[in-house]
Amino acid sequence: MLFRNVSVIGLGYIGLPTAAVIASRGVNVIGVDVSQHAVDTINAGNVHIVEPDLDIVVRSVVKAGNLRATTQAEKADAFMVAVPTPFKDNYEADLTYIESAANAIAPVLEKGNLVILESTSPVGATEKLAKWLEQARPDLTFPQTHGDNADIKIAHCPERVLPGHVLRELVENDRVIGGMSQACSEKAISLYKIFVKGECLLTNARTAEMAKLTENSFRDVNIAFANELSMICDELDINVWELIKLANRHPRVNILNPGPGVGGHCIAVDPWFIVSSAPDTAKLIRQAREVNDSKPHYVLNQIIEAAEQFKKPVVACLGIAFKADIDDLRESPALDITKMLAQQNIAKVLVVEPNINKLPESLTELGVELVSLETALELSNTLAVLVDHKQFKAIAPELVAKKAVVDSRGIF
Ligand code: SAJ
Repeated sequence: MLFRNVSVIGLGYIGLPTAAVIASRGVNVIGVDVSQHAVDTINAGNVHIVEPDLDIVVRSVVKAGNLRATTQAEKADAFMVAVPTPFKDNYEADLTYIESAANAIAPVLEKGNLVILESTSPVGATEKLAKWLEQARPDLTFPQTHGDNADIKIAHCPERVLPGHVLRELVENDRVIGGMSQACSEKAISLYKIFVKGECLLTNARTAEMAKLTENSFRDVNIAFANELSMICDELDINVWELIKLANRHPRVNILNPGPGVGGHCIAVDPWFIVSSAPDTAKLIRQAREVNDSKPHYVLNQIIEAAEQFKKPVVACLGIAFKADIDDLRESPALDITKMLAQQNIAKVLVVEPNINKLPESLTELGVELVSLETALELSNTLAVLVDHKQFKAIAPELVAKKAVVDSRGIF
């Protein structure tokens, strides 16, 4: 076997599922994370993040001895870096976690090793990773100077799995493999072939970086189009949902769904990496970000207007997750709207979120209460639909007929 030991650096939403899936193929996987809590949790056969079925896979590979977590990097045949790449105040990508990962693995690197960057990255980040490794290990050769003959092979292979479907998409999705040389790409493909059933598509590192950013910007721009349409339709007294349904009957039109804004850790972030690399040219991509970022405020104003018709407004916010049928509150426009509404202090605010059993402190300290759907329907006079969870889509229309409804997801 070409890869007896694979090390995954960063055991988060991408790293842990990747580590577990590779381990489930009989490879010895060493997971590295700076969080002692994450390491202890995983070594006990548990998970510190929520993703369907991940707990089952992790438990079985830890028990079988194929996955072990540690805070200290160890020797391996391949290293896969899956650390966060947030943006800074000026929307430029913050590569500090990648640099720390480079410094963590540099001391244990050996001739013949493969290093993969999976983190979503601005164009040029893989070259930077290679430079950091080269600086730390002048005794080894790297592809930026030695091409195909380098001791260390380096590639960018962006993750592209959908939260909530990670285990399936990790295996089934096609992968873009961007090596710093042909030999780098080929070695990387042989690693992914261990667990990927989709096709491995070969390119260079810069194109692979841009491909990932492009995928999420494509989605952001298209959601922005839908969000802008929804606001235009409000102005013109047209039902945007009916409009989109009609327009989508054209064979070459496929408009996405308007919503309360764009959340999650990816789509609202990645387009900024393109904008900060090409600020004068990326006009449409920037504008889309701005439209989507403005949508929560727009929906908030609609809710306030609806609530103010009542002497004692009680608003039930349906959903605070960033999208349907998950418990993930990261960068959630629904959560932001609920918070901003509570801060206005114009109504009693109730939250229904079937996927969590405790509200974040940022809401409880404002007096917001988590209630059941039944209680919310009984006590509220204003309904704000912020997430299209399956439980909400099943609400009988007559139960909401007498309420003021702001339906940002078009479920009614
Ligand atoms: N949304 C809308 N209208 C739509 C579709 C989505 O308002 O028609 C909103 C959602 O409610 C949510 C946000 O957009 O707030 C993003 O949700 P999503 O399901 O589109 O995507 P994510 O962020 O969960 O995952 C994305 C995926 N990228 C693409 O689909 C192009 C996933 O494949 C990536 O791996 C992931 O980003 C990532 O890690 O980059």
